[in-house]
Amino acid sequence: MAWLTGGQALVQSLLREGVDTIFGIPGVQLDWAYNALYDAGDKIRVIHCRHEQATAYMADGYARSTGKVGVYLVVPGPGVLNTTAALSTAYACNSQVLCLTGQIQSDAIDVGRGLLHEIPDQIGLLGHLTKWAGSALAPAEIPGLVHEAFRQMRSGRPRPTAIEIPPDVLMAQREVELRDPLPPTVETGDPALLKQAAEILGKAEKPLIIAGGGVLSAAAWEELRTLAELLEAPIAMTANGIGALPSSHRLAVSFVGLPQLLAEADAVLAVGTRLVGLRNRKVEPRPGVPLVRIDADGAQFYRTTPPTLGIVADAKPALNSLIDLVPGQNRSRPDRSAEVAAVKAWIAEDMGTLEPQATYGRALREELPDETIFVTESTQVGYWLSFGGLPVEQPRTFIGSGYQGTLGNGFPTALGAQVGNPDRRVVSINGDGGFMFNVQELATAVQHEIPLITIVFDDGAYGNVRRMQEQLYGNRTIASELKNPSFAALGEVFGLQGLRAVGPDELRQALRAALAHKGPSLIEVPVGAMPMIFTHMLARMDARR
Ligand SMILES: Cc1ncc(C[n+]2csc(CCOP(=O)(O)OP(=O)(O)O)c2C)c(N)n1
Ligand SMILES: [Mg+2]
Repeated sequence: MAWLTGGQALVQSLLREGVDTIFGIPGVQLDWAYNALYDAGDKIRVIHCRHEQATAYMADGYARSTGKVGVYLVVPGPGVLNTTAALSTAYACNSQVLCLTGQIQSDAIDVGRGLLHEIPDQIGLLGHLTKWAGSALAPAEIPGLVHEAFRQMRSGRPRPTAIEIPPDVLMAQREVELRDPLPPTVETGDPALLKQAAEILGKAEKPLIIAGGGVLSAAAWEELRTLAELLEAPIAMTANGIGALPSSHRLAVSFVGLPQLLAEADAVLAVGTRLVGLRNRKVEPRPGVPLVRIDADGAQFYRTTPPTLGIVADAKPALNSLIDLVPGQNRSRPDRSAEVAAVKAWIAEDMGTLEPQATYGRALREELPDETIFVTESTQVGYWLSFGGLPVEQPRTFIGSGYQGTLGNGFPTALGAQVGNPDRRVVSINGDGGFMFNVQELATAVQHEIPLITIVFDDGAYGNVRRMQEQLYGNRTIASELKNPSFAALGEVFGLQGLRAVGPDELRQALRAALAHKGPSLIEVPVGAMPMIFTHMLARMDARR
């Protein structure tokens, strides 16, 4: 037992879980929490931002690039509401993000008196946006809640969690029993079903594996590779699964090759993926071809293509079981490298004709080492990268916004990834529209010496929207033109290295200058309108199915 304030109980519990970084913005209801962070000294680094949405995006980038939990701490009501787009992105991307927020004083919650930052049913709101949310009504409850939040994030499908703590609870000093972290629950999967799966895959002539983001959150990339090599099975990586296998691997293909591979496969294993295709198209094998699905969240099976065999399990132990079981069932197969190489070749050729995206994409890959972490946005060059245009060699080095498609998440998410990876460089790819959603965090990059390389492709528009208005609505452009500042100058004003690069060759030079610079850089790239990748590639994908 220790005699602690609620704030100290919170900070001590976080330390026991191994937390060493918190993103946040303080305010009166949180004084006793920030005061306890002051006590913790350099055991916890506190990164304060300029808008709450960035605190949560940074926690998400930190979590997805490191595999650790990302924690943020913001005031209740408007503060936590400012983080909701980021929370839904973390939810969509199976990210381990812990939202810590305050409340109004505990005896007034949900009374409707109208106290500072009061909103009705805050815990209900948090419950909707997370996997699990809890309220602390006494300091003694805090260690248990923190440990449960971490257990939830580390067990099953890893999604965000939240804890709210009223100011009187953060302030009260009581006897508190600190606890050791709760062990995660590991779901190994039904052995009988795993055996059946090994039989189905082992006897197939042309098995196919589809790998989603679940493989990355479960850190199961080694197991995936071993199983694919055992089965001589191509692996199609979804947009969220990019990095699960190195792009250069002889069996690795981007999801662009999926319709063709599905048309040819006689057994399919889908691991950690929703099986939602581009533009909500179905992802399904030919009729009669068995589909084995492995997912930590069994409910997911019946939301899209139902499996022939559904195994609820964490990807790592389930793939390990298959690695043990398959050799006993496995037929011999010819080397499939040439077959996969042919698929990769037409994808590369078709992606390569989409200009100027392709030349910019190649410049990025060639100038930046494999360990560089890319964070993309809803912008034209970003789409090209996430269609597998960018070869990605290492897991957790490619981060997108998942099915939320959250415009504006990229820059702060990249800042968080850079905080979590001080030994390598992170690159943030933005359009002029999305970048301005969180432009204020340039100050955070400078204040906390976060050496991020930020690129802004400036076409003077919400380009995606403007193109649609031009092409589909007879040039009736509305609310899509943007008058921008000079981004290079803006970067300089904030204290970054500001660079302007006209064309891919100048972008290469600017990237070299950014890599040579110790601090953060902002590279402005003026561009014109770009062609749309979705119709360009969808037509080619359909032609091969
Ligand atoms: C939070 C949010 N708001 C709005 C949108 C709709 N949206 C998608 S792309 C886009 C325009 C993006 O403009 P920009 O960042 O400049 O990239 P560009 O297409 O010009 O390369 C908009 C408004 C969205 N996806 N998310
Ligand atoms: Mg734009």
